[in-house]
Amino acid sequence: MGKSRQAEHKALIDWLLLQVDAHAVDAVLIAGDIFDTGTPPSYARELYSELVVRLHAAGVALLLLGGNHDSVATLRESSALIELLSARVVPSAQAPEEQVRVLPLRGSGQPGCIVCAIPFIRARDVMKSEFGQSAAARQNELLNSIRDYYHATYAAACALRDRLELDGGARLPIIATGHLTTVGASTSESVREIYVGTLEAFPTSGFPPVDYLALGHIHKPQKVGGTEHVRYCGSPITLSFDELSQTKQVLLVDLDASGLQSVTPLEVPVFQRLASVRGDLKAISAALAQLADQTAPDRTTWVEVCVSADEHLPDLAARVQALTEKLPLEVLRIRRERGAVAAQLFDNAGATLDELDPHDVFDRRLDAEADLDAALREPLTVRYREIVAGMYDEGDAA
Ligand SMILES: [Mn+2]
Repeated sequence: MGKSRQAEHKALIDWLLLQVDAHAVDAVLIAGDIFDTGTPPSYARELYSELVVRLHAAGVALLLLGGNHDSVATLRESSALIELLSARVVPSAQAPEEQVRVLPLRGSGQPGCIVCAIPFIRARDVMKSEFGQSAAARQNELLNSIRDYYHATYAAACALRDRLELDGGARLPIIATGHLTTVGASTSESVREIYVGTLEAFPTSGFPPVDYLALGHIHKPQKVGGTEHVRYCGSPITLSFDELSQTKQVLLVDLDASGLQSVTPLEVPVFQRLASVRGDLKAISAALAQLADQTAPDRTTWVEVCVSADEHLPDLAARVQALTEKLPLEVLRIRRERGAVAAQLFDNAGATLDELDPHDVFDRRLDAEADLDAALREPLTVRYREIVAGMYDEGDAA
């Protein structure tokens, strides 16, 4: 929406460095989507370098995993330099035994834990395309390939742990990382399916029994399936107006030879205030005035305005502009509240389009279809999946 997040990212790094000191953190792990584009702007690359250098100066290990938005080539380009500075970057999935890393303890440099450092997995990384294979068979094979990949990496980590047995017979904890989507994980404590990339459902039971599984990709912080040790920390800053109800955080994870000890969320301060106001023009006018009162001196609140669809206002933008002219508010987006269907697809679940895969969107669209014959749901879903799988086979897109 035409705004730079540079100042917020800078403030985030400053804050992170303070936390690392305050909590005597040994290592920092970022589970993917280091950047949000394959060609990040110079300021973003500069901040990336700054993070690497400052953590190195603090004696803290840094592990960076590639996400679906990251370009493998872009992350690889500086990886040799970064490895000289206490950091490791894992742009893509290689042979399982090559994904295993040891994170050292701060100060002593002794091994602190073993990581199955698994980034976003692309289909081409773990399977060969079989000509003539049906979409369903291909999806099933990808599922199995990813599970096998996690287990093979875990086996390599266990073998390393046995070789590295500490004094007194203590064993290093093993953690794993991943960059994939869980669907509805926060809405229920029951075992939920996990979707990998755009492909088939992947059950949480498909993961190996690691002491902790650090997941990236979903912006909303959450435990997966009600477990303590499988978690998304979520994005550290708010990336869309849909995320205003979320408390952004990073997770402080404490492990020792007997496994996971604790997970403590550290709330990230709000560096740039965002707000969304909705209703008719009268309600919006009042809400904007209240927002202005709540905005700290020398600050500006970024605002999304959603006007009720029943208001007929041809000069809407000019009216909103007039309302905010003398206020410390900047309106980034004006929307007319849409009809029920479009709103339900995204707003209710608190999810953004970025976090949903095409299957989720289709499911939600079917949910919104009040008159849908229940018997039609399955064949429609099957047909839709075939079409989507066909598209991904052609483009090999991620
Ligand atoms: Mn992602």
